[in-house]
Amino acid sequence: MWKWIAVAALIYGLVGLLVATAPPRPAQVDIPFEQLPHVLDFEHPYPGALTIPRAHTEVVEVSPGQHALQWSFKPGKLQVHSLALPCAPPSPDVRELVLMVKADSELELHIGVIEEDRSLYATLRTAGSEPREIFVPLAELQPSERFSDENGQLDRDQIRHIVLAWHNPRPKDVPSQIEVWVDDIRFEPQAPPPPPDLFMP
Ligand SMILES: [Ca+2]
Ligand SMILES: [Ca+2]
Repeated sequence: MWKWIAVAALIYGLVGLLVATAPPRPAQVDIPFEQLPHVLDFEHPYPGALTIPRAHTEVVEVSPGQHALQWSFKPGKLQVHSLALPCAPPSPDVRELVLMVKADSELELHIGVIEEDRSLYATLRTAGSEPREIFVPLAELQPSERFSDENGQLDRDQIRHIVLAWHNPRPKDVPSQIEVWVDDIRFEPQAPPPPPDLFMP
């Protein structure tokens, strides 16, 4: 009897110790514009996520010691749900936006950037139920009809946010909740050209 009480106490103590020593999850913090990170990996404090309409976001552990940002929203009758993350403007040699995306079911997302004056440029990509690295060449981004840009072109030095948006394609057939995970968001120089096909004459 006493032996089992001692074992239970030991397990309880160990669990308590694990909880007490678990590293804290990275938190949203106010980061000055000049210090915004060039990579959003959610392993460090990160600038606050903006959601329209307001939705739930939190950093979750997706594998031991690895975190991602989870964005959960209830589609309801609203046609568009969006998530914007502050980012440092990309350097001039940057050619594409790269990020890891996973969703609770296959769905199309508009992915892109927002300029300082809120001009939005995006393109469509498909997220799946397995984590997927998504490449978005900046040259492929198209201006949103909802926001007019004073010069009608994407100005890289004016990029202030990375944006993901879900547009309800079938208002009568939507899930009650959608969950999306994003990670390792960064800008990169253009991908190298594919290796030459050795079988070409
Ligand atoms: Ca991460
Ligand atoms: Ca512009």
